[in-house]
Amino acid sequence: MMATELLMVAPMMPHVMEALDRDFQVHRLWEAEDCQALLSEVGGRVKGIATNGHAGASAELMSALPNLEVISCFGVGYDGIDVEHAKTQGVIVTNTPDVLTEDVADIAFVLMLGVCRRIPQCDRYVREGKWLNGPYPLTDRLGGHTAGILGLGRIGKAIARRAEVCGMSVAYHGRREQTDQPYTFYADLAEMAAAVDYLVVACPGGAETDNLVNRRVLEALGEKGTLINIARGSVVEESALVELLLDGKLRGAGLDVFADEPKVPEALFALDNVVLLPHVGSASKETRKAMGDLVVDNLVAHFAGKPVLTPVT
Ligand code: 8YV
Repeated sequence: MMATELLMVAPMMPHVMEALDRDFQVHRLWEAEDCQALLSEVGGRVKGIATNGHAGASAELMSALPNLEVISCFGVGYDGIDVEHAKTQGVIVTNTPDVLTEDVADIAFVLMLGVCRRIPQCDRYVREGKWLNGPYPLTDRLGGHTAGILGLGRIGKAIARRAEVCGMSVAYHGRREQTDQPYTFYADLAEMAAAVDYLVVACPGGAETDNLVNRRVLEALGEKGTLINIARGSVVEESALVELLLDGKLRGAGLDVFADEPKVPEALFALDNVVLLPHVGSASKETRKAMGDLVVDNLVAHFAGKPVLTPVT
């Protein structure tokens, strides 16, 4: 029997490529000299896409694949995939939730702690031999402060648990109140920003949340407040964030994600009150392995006639 044909949009981890090559005939779009020519040649036979949240899958790409049945996304975020279009075409979309929740929440927590206790600066202090001349200046403590979480989903809740353990109060803003949660709900994001010390962005990216954390929200967070973002750069009005940080109108920022990755506004490099990470929320070996396995398992399940494991609903 002929192997089912897949389109891989961007390179994936070796174990994912090997597993997919075993079960499917995989066309590698990023290797094609002429993408249009590859799509014209194999598009009619391709039944599945393997992609990630950044490379995504546009409506245009889907139109070139008339027999497409399923899109398997490496990542919990699927903002690069035109899910609405997929739905109209009856194409199933899957992502990789749950397996990365704890790692991403760890990074949010580390960013709060890193900015507050000045961990990168302390490390430099030791390396530069400055400790020999005296102790490092005192910092603020994290406990006793308030974290306002934007998006109390799986990752948001895992961040809330970490914040509670270290003695922080927790508030949240989202589309609706979750009455089973013990945290303070704010129906208005700017109001929450005004009330908290750390505004932690943990909501999905995409059109619905584009620039949700705009200048008004950042100004409400103000000089007492620190912005933490482990979600998507698109959720924050980055130019306003940089401007307010440069003007000393925000206390600090801990950022794992940016609007135009891997480009980071260079103005941030000179600031001592920001911690910058290269989008490593889910980047532990164990978690990335589990995410890769889920990409494969979703495709295998679908083409074995079974329900996919983690559909985007
Ligand atoms: C990955 C992520 O960096 O899951 C997500 O949405 O942003 C991260 O886990 C990304 O998906 C890798 O492509």
